[in-house]
Amino acid sequence: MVDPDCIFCKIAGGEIDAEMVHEEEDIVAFKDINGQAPTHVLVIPRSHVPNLEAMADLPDSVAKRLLEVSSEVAGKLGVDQSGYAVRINNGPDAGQEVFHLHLHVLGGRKLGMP
Ligand code: IU
Repeated sequence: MVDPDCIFCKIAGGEIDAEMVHEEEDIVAFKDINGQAPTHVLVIPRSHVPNLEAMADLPDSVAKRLLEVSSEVAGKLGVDQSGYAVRINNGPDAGQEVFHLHLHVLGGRKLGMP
């Protein structure tokens, strides 16, 4: 499903430009526009899923693949050996700003817990 008002749906659909790192049938990964680390990529399903509570709307294979793609992106960008964090901000206290599920892949510097 695509939400015509969702900016990440528009990025996944090519309507809005982003610096793509990876593209496949159900998932895309692109550089965060406001990177918080030397490597900061967002991995998203193409299908519009607002948050973790709606994960049941994603096929299990896509849910699993989001994690695999995060690892592949880390390898592609050369942070797999030094280490990286995969983070989902879910809801207001976590500071979620974009309500299309996305995994932050952060690396290239020491990362602590918030
Ligand atoms: P959050 O997990 O919802 O808090 O993070 C949203 C992220 O999406 C945040 O890091 C933004 O910099 C990023 N982002 C982007 O990369 N491109 C955009 O067009 C928009 C937000 I809007």
